[in-house]
Amino acid sequence: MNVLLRRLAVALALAWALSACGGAAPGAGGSAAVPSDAHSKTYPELVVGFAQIGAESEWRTANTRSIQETANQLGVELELSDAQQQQGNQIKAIRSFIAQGVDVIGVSPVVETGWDEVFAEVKQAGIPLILLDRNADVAADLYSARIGADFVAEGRSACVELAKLLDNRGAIVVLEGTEGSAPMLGRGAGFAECLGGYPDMRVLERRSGDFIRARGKEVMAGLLREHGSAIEGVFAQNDDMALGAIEAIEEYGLRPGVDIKIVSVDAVRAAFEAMIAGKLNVTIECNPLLGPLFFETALKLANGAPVEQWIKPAEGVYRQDTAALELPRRKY
Ligand code: GZL
Repeated sequence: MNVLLRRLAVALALAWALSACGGAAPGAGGSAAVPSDAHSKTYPELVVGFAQIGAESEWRTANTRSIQETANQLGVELELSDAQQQQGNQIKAIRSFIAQGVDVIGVSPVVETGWDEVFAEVKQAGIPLILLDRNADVAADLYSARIGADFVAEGRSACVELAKLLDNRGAIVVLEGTEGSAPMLGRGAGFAECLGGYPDMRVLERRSGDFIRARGKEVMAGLLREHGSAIEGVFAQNDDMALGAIEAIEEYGLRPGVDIKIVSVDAVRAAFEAMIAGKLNVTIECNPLLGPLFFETALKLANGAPVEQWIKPAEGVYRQDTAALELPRRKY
């Protein structure tokens, strides 16, 4: 039901209840027979709009599932849009949420830039805005909170793990995520900064696979045609591209995880299966199960309660030696 209609229905119900009880208007010094409409919202009264990026990876589908399942459990009215990885579609969705008069807006910005105008419109409308997962390069007063990983730290961890696998020396290729996205930029920066401490490790090429498995396979096949067995290590900025690269390495005639060491990010179930098969060496966790934190934060903001500006989920590093033990415990 349209949010404005709902609010009118609540106001009419309140007016009727007051006239029926002959009580004073809420806050007018009388003992209102019904709670005033200034009461704190509860989950079933909350209407949230979420502008999701798309369904480009296992991580993203797990993230969307977490948001939808949590909304169902809490009874929150959720409007979720799928932008097919197009920023313009996310901006359109945010504008439609403003027009609907939702209580809180969430977005996972597909790229870091290009958000100032529409975020200012959200602020002007007085609607709290939560950045979920990815970050946006805007002034801190243009959003209420960010819930998501430290992508730079993830890049550093990947570098340390790959250095251990290569005994601090070797030629690497990097499969990058969506151009200009916070995880692509952050993981790349953390990886490069850490690599400065390993003078005998060098990056042959960085190529974008857009976080998509098929693109990761295509790009890795091209790199193998150009560099062949000179490639000793791969940093894939997500598991989906790593799984595509594994296919390309096998088709080229080399052994992924053995001839070419591979480190990726996300820790989706398929990554554990690849580690058990000895084809992936390490995956750095990036938790997509952000639904509970998202709605907890949304309810606080809808009720004017303070929240932290950056809420980071707990994350780990998973290697082949514990993959079989961990797989049954994985939730995505
Ligand atoms: C990271 C998230 C990235 C994942 C990819 O938080 O934005 O986008 O690493 C996903 O798998 O496509």
